[in-house]
Parts: sequence; structure tokens; C-alpha cells
Amino acid sequence: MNKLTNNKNILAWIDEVIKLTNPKDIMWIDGSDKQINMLTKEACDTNEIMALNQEKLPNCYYHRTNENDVARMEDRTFICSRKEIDAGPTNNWKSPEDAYALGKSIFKDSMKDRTMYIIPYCMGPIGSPFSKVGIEVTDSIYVVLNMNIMTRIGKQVLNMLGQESNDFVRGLHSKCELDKEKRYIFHFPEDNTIWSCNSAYGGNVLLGKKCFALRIATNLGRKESWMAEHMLILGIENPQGEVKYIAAAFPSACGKTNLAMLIPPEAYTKKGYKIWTVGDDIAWIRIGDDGRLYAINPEAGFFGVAPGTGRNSNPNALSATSKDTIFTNVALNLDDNTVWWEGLTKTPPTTNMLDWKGNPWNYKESSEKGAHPNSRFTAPAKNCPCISSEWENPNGVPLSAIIFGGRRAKTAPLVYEARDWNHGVFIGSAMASETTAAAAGKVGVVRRDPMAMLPFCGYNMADYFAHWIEMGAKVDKASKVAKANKLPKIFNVNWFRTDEDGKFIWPGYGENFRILDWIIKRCENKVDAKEVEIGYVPNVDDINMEDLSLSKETIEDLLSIDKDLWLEDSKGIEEFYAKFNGRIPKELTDELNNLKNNLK
Ligand code: GTP
Ligand code: SPV
Ligand code: MN
Repeated sequence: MNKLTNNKNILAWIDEVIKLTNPKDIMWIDGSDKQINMLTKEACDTNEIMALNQEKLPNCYYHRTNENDVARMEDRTFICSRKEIDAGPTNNWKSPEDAYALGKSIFKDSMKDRTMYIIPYCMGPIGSPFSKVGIEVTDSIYVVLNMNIMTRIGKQVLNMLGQESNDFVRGLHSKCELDKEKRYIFHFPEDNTIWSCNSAYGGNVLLGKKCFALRIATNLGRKESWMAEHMLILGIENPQGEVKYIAAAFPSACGKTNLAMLIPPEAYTKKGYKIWTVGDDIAWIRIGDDGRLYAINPEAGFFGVAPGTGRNSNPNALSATSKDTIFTNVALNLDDNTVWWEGLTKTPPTTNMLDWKGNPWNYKESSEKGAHPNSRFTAPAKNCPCISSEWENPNGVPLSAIIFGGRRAKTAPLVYEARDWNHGVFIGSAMASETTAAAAGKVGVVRRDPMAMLPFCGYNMADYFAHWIEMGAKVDKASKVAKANKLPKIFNVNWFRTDEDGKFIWPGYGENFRILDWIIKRCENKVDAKEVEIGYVPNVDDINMEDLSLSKETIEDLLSIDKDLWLEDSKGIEEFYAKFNGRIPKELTDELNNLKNNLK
């Protein structure tokens, strides 16, 4: 075994996991092209992945997961803090003793016929003050190849960590037998440790992503005064060439990737407006030297939802996947060895296909979908045509606005603005959204999903809300020194209101730019707004409707507030808060009372 480091903390831990899992071989991942090419070839030889048409899709590969292993499993995901109260009522909890004991029984000899891969990786640009190191030990080449796209890996990371540091997240993953009954994703926030077994699906096994960059990182951020959020980051460039940055939190499969890469309507592009992508899923946010909030994207790639990604809806994502990409659980075109999914084109180019399960699939005769609704692409961020020049800026980008949003068929209007930071935190805490295929379980059920973090907050969510309030107070303090309010303004959007037939009223996608435009104008104090019960809504005439085939009445309707629905919703918020037994910060219960009074 050619060890890549002499760091005793790493080596001692690796020794432990070797004793536990008993691998046949051990390979340190140095991140070199040579090694990645060798592993790619090996994975092709064993059919773990398959090379796609290398002329049409250079360096692209195809992978199918087990049929019972296609999405995050929230009911198998645990926060293993010493005290149950620290996991809070929204997380599954197991004591560290129980979780380690159960984990050890499952990981025992789990790699005896397999090679163990040791992946040093960095979340955030190498050397950035925001960045954090993790090491993932896994028995899956698919995981190595995905981590190579999604994070910065290899020797450079160990160099950054140094010989002495113990400041890294220990991640252990084994496919084991892919037994659903023994599938667990354990987080030990007090040990900076993650154990994941019996899964090979992205969100459960690419440990840098949701496990580290959100569940562990929320704990680190709480301790170190920063924030880890389920947010895209984008830059909006105006015709004068000025760029303002926005972060937006939408639940899984609710439009982050699409908003992050949107192409504005022609009415805007011809004037010179542009969107630049900084990140599509996760933001780490810190207070900068000037007292403003700065965000980085800790990832290096996109693990994006394939269905719905087409030339019209998201051409930038499509371009990003035209090379160097791994496709998981999409349909396979046997004519030319390329991939297809619902929404790529209106109909598939051929009937000679395999569906995501690997069965022959003729779309003309089958009522089944070709691609799994949660099929995904793993693509390097640098391949995206609209990637921001600032996406690897070690100091991040300054945020002008934070947006919350979800899938709400009725209640939430197209857009509204919070009165101030604490009201914005309340709006985030009260978010609700229909569930999607990104997690196992029923789809389309409305549930409360505060800040889009319900499945990802690694500690008691009431304390997480308090952390948001406190971060606002800290920025406020810093900004009083500088005599300016430097907090981003907070907004809520809903692209998903439906009509009586259940059809989306708002066209969405690129047209969402019209709402971003209003948001930026609000940040620049260039437009007024109407104060209503829930906050500020636009005056209809301030929404640019040039070339938009919607009537003014429809926009008015999209911005309207149904008081009865909102009263009902405020009861839902109250019930949700009650789960926390008095732990919800007073600032938020005050906001809830205020909302109820306004609605009376
Ligand atoms: P995760 O990667 O799971 O965190 O998801 P995400 O938030 O990045 O979601 P994504 O952008 O991949 O969108 C998920 C689904 O929502 C896709 O099927 C999109 O086509 C659809 N979608 C995205 N934006 C819009 C929109 O503005 N309107 C409508 N109606 N659908 C949208
Ligand atoms: C999500 O589910 O929010 C995702 C995909 O972004 S996963 O990596 O599976 O979490
Ligand atoms: Mn996500």
C-alpha cells in the first residue's frame, strides 16, 4: 500500500477501518488522471459503469443503481448526537453507542472481497478560508469517480491538511450487500464522523455532499459562526456589467439547478442581462471583513436531476453534461449508445431502448417511464457555459438577497418580501413544500421543510433557527459600525401555483428572471412595494411583462393572498413549532403572532 500521507491522525483512523472492514486491497486516491483512467477502465470491465458513445458523449459513462436504491432514504438517516434533544424532533436519532455498535456489526469484514479506496477531498476551493477537508473510505469505484467530479480530491488535499492536523471529517462507506433492511446513514456530529452502509445512491454515499456539507457542516457552522445551507448561488449581470449575487433555498427537486443556470427572456438578453452560476445545491456562508455575508459553493460539480432538463428548459445544464459526465438511472438508447430521459426531447428518438431498470423499453407501447424520476447526471461545474468567473473565488461572493421557495399549489404567492431579517427567518422557518422523488417515499405530499433543510439540518432545528437570528444580529452589529445595513434582503418565491386543472400557471424556468429582476430592484431601492399581511408584494406594474403571454389579471392572481388558506397555514406553523417544546426562539413566535394578528 502506497500511503499518501504521514498524518498520524489519518493513519490511525485508517488502521481502525481496515481492521473493521478487512479489505482485500487498499488504494489511496491521488487524483491523478492516470489513476482515474485506470479505475474507469476497471469499472467498465466489471460492468459497474458502461462507456457511452465516445464521439457524441466524450468521456461519459452510464450507471444503474439497485432498484431499491434510487433516492435518499430519510427514514434510514440518523443524527447520532450524545443527547437526543440535540438531534431535535425533526431528525431520526440513535445514541452514538448504539449506532457505532450496529454499524460495526454491519461493516465487519464488509470489504473482504473488495478493494478499499481512500479518497481525500476538499469541500471548497483548495486553500480557501471557507474550505474543509474530508476523507471518504469506500468500496465503490462509482463513488470514487463521482467524488472526483463533485469535489476536489487527491494529494493536493492532504498537502493542504498537513502532517499534524486532526481537522477532517471521517467518512466510511460500504455497499455491503445493498440490503435495504441494513441500510443506514449515521452522522456523529460530535466526532465529525459519517458511516453509510448498504446503499450506492448518490445522496447516501457521496459523503461530501449532504452528509458533510450540510449535516456535519451545520454543526461546524453553529460552533464557528457561519452557515451551511441547501442553496444555489447565482450572479445577475446588468447591462452596465455590474453583478449582484443571490442565494436561494428550494427543497430537493424544486428548481435550484434550473434557477442557477437560467437564460433570461429575450427581452432581457438583448439588453445585456446575464445569469452566472456559482453553485446549484449548497452554499457555505460567512461574514466577510466588510460585514456583509459572503457565500461559496463547496462543491466542484452538479449532481442534477435529469428529467425535465432539455434544450428549452435548461440548455446550460445540458451543455454541462455533453462531456465528462456520469449518468445514473436514465434510459439508454441502444441505436447509438446515448442517453435519454423524459423532457430531454418530446419523444425518444427510437423505440430501441432500455429503461432505467435495464429492461427493453418501447415508449410507444409502455406506460412506464424510461428514466427514473430521480435519475441524475454528475457533471463538472467547469463544463457549464454560464459558470461564474467567481465560482472558485476563495473569499466567496457577497449576497444581496436570499430567496426561499417551494412547491405550493395554492398558498404562497409568486413572490413576496420579508419586512426585515427576523421576519425573513420566520418565512424560512415556515416553509412548506410538496415532496418529490429526490427522497424515497410518497411524492406530492405537503410537508413543512424549513429553509429546505428538513432532511439536512444536523442538529435541533429550533437551535438552527436561533443561529440564523444570531447571524443576522452579528451582521447588523458589523454594519452599524460601517453605517449601512449590509444584511441581504429576504424573499419567498413560488413557481408552482396551479389552476383548477392542476396546471402550473406561471411559465417558470427562464421567465423566473422577471422575478429576480424585481428582487434586485428592491435591493437597490428602485421600486416600491405593497405591504400586505404576509410582507411586501410587488405592484403588478413593476413586474416586467414584455413578451410574456400572461395577462395582468393572471399576475395579480399569482400575487394574491387567500386569507383563509393563510390562517390554515399559520395553524400548521404553530403545530410545527409546538413539536419543539418551547425551544423556538421568541423572535419567531412573535413573528407568528404578528402574522395571525395581521390575518384577523
Ligand atoms: P436537488 O438537486 O434535488 O436539490 O434539486 P433542485 O432544486 O436543483 O431541482 P432542479 O432544478 O433539478 O428541478 C427539479 C425539477 O423541477 C425538474 O424536473 C425541473 O424541470 C422542475 N422545475 C425547475 N424549475 C421549474 C420552474 O420554474 N417551473 C416548473 N414548473 N418546474 C420547474
Ligand atoms: C437532493 O436530494 O437535494 C439532492 C440530491 O441534491 S442528493 O445528493 O441525493 O441529496
Ligand atoms: Mn439538493
